[in-house]
Amino acid sequence: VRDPVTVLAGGLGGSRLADAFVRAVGGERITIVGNVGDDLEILGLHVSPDLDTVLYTLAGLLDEERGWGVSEETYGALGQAGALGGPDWFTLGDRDIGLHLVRTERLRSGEQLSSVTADLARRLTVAAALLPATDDRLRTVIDTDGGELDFQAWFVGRRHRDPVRGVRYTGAESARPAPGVLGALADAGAVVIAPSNPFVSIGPILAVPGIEAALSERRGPVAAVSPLVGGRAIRGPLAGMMETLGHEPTALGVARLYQGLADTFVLDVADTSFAPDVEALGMRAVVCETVMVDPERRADIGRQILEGVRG
Ligand code: FO1
Repeated sequence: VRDPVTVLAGGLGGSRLADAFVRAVGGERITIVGNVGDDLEILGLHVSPDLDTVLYTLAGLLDEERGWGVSEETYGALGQAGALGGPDWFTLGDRDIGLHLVRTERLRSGEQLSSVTADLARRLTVAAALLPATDDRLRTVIDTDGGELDFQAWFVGRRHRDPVRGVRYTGAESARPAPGVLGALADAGAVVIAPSNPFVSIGPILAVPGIEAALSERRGPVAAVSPLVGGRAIRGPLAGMMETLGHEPTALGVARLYQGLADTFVLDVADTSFAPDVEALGMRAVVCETVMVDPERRADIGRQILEGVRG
């Protein structure tokens, strides 16, 4: 695989696919367009959880067990903040806070998120290019029976227990793609939508005006990797969200969401039986191994997916 590959990525699923591709073909060939809809401001810090999950994964620092934050963390700062009456429901480790301090200071001094992110990646010796979908303020809001909640208030604060009745992205209408995003979508040999949540990870990226159009104007492949395997997400609330939002909670249900946007749909071997139904949607079905929990398996799976996507 010689051409550059661009990945649309949320948190854990996105970072694992990006890592798989980096291990398969090298970071210089990989660009990741990351979700910022789950960003939050807390304790005066600007936190970008999905960008950080990608950064920490590619830097080999991620706490793989939890799927977020840095491994072998300590929590002195958060403990003290909580003891003094500050919000401590969002678990920020000491080393993670160090990154947020740097990011927040630079944003306050007027630097754009894309520029700060590129510099953080360089300092963490991440060779892949990580671009936030937008430098503008875009936030995912979850509609529940009790009213609307900011994404992290729902996801972490309420442990995503409230059934999701709707999802919207505030600020999307006036958001502009960050520098490099449209070029990375147009020029890549392949664009791959990661096995991330279509509503809260990929949706906020596609909601930035110009990004969907850039995908549909492409001549090369746009593929999506199913985030549901055997009707379940590897992690996270997607299966339940599919149901409450009126979609079949299977890989086929996800393929329907991407119909017209992706021309290729990657199914896990466990979902081989959906291949004919996916093809009936007008998409090429690729069946391969997709579960990337084990870092040792990622290079091989990255190669399998790239070979499948290229046909
Ligand atoms: N997820 C949790 O379930 N609880 C937390 O306290 C938490 C803290 C946290 C801190 C930094 C970070 O980068 C991510 C964090 N996450 C936490 C994960 C995050 O909320 C979600 O995984 C993503 O936003 C969804 O993609």
